[in-house]
Amino acid sequence: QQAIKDMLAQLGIQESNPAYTTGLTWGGENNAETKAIHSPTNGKVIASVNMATEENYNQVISTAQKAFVEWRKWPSPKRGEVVRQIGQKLRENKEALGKLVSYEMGKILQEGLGEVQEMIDICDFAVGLSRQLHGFTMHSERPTHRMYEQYHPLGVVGVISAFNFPVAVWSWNAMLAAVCGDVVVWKPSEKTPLTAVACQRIIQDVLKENNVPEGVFCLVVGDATIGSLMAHDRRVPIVSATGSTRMGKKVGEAVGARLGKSLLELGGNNAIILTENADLEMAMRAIVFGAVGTAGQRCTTTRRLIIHDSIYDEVRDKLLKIYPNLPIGDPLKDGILVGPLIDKDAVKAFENALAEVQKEGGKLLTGGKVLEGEEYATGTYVTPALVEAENHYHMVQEETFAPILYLIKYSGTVEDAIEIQNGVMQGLSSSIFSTNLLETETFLSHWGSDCGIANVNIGTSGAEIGGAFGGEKDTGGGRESGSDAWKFYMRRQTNTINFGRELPLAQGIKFDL
Ligand code: UN1
Repeated sequence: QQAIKDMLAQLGIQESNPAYTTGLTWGGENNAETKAIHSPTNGKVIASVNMATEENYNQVISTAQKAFVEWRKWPSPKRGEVVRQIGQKLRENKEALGKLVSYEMGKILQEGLGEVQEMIDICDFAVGLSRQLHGFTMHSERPTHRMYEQYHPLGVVGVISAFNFPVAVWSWNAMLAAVCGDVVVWKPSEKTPLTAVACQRIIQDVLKENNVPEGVFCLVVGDATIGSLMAHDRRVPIVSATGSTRMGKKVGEAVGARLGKSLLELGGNNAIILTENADLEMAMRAIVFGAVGTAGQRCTTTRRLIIHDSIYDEVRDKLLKIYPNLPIGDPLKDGILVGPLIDKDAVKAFENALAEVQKEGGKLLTGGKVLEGEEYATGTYVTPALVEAENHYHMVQEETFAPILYLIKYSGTVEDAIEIQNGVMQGLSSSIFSTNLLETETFLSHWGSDCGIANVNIGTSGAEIGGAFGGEKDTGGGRESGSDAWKFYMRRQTNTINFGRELPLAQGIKFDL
């Protein structure tokens, strides 16, 4: 308890936190309700936040708009320098922030620290990027003409993030947007707002010391009504939303109706294929980390295991040895691998999925229980479930945000396995375990995996920030983080320059006055 108190003090989390902040300073008056945030690990109140009203939201957006007018004039490497210092502050606070992520969200400390590491990494990436916002140059068809393209800042970027990665997803968006010259208004999940408040506290001094205009990094703590305001708001040209497909469709529709840009990173239904050429020793760690890591609450969680029939029994038996012995408990304790689900609604969804899939013919092999006893008094700890199932089952087609791994048998070639893997509505992450080049290359080919992420001999979760992150179909099509994902946060401009004394028209058109 003392360690938790120290951590909260270091991060500036008090009993009652202001509802919203606009960049440098805490926000003003707030008449809205206060929400107490409970830790899913022990049910205790960590602190309370004031929820923003519509009026608060409007204040924040106008502050952000004003900040943009200034911020866009800063040279990008200067903006990068601010991001470099933010990365440094995150390094200094990695332990404390990682702990708070773990305490507020319920993932194990190692994963909490890993999440903060992703933030540090994206800062480094964004600093480099700040000197490289490259456009192409082209040859003009006209003499003494030059053509090139450049990327300019777009404006206010709305970031709607989910509880499961309460801080990293913001940083992927915010750090890129910042070097691109945009300003960011962040609406974190109302289940995990304290980590967001902590981030704002961590970066505050850097912003002040560098005279960053107030409103470049804004935070609005609120519920879905704030998200909806943002989605409909023409002052917000880009909305980046992470969460369920249901939420993403609403955001996408609202943003699309006003021809804004939405970057959607939604549900996954990720599979690992195990062919008869899989190295099973290697595969087991990837499968178990993928399926039970973050208690099955990553969008990249391994939900389906597609196993060749020749090795099916062996794989099932290996998993049946591991699953009942998984250390489940307080995620801040050493040696624990599975923490709690975020809340009781998530537990209900877990139980409901298991009941439904069994009605459809699925066979529960192990797990599926809600743990009881003093250590598990919150009712949010469950034993990860293994279920024999078929791909077409309704529940298998759905993303249940909980540790349920469906074992699916295939016979025939790798193409049969790929057909099953692609046979869902979602398209985020996928992997194959095989030491056979013909199989792995088929999996990666244009008739292979249809997902945004396709891995060979590693699992579905734990992507590095250097690659573009996101997926196809119901996953929403957005790409965040590395590679050239930054382009989404900017507007592209094509420039043609005449450095001669004639005015030739393109396409050879004659137009003599
Ligand atoms: C998410 O669950 O929304 O690849 C993001 C991973 C992490 C990010 C997951 N780097 O599992």
